[in-house]
Amino acid sequence: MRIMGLKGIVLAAGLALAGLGQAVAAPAAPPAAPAVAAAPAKADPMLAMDGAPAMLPVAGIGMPVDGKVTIQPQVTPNGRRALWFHDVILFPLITIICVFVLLLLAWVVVRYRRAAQPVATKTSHNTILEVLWTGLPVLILLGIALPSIGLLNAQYKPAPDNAVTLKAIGNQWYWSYQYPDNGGFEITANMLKEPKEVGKGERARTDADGPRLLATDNRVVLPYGVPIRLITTSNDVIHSWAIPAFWIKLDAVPGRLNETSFTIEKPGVYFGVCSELCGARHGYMPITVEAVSPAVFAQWVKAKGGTMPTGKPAAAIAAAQPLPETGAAFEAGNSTAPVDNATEQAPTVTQGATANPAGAGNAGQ
Ligand SMILES: [Cu+2]
Repeated sequence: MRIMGLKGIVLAAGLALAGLGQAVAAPAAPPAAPAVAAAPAKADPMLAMDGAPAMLPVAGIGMPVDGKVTIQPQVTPNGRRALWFHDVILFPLITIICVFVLLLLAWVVVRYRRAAQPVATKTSHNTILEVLWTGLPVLILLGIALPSIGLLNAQYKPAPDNAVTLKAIGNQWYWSYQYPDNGGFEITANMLKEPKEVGKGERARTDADGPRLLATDNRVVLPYGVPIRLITTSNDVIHSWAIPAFWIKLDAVPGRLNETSFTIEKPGVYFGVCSELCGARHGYMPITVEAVSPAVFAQWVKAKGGTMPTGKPAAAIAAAQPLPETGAAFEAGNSTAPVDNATEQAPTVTQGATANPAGAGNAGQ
């Protein structure tokens, strides 16, 4: 009985404590916290928190340098091969031939001048010399032709099946771009004007965008380490899409498609200009390419509302892969950054080559 009584007291005390605990705990329990607001799905991974480009250009890489006459550092396999061809074969050969001809001329001028040779020689034939001056140039040309044809072949090699397709469309005087493998979305790239040239509310160029006359409001984003299939065409006159650091220059001809391929080997920002005299503002239609990792590229495609060619939405691929270099900027609150870095939205046409949006994107020009 005593035991039962004790047991009862302990049980009652336990229940009371539990009840007290509950009573004390209940008011302290916070209401279910609302889920943390997810970052907007369209946040652009190319932009830093303030809407400026997240990836900064590096001086001397992908851009010309004042006072320099050599070829830009190359970041594609074909570019490195062509640079080797220029530096190791063509340039030494040209130098040797020029110096040799100059010395020959100097020798003739001095040795056979009137004072030294008053009576002209009657020599008209020399078999050894004639064989040499025919045979040597033939051998030199053959020596150039072999690597040259190999390089030409590599430059026009069709892109493999896993390539990312970029369609560049020339317009007077800006470029528009489509990504046919990624849902066919389109972006428009206009040159950024200098601060003193812009109208009210217009975005001016900063050093983060790139050098004067080369920076664009929207950059062409491409993955590095992945083959790129470049297709060019034009809406009006012949333009030419060129990036010196890629060893790429491909005419954009109205009514035609030109194609080539390249693989960017390093991340970075690379600049080029239209390389076909195309009209009054030919000098003001630059090209800016931002090469990012495939994961960041997938993020960007997702931000543009595109898809990845595997059939999976870009969002799924982007989520499955870690974010490298520009990821830090992306995670650091880019959710508040404007979706588009441009002063103007890209036109909504899906076939830019046949439907010129009457200068769309050519704001203020
Ligand atoms: Cu042009």
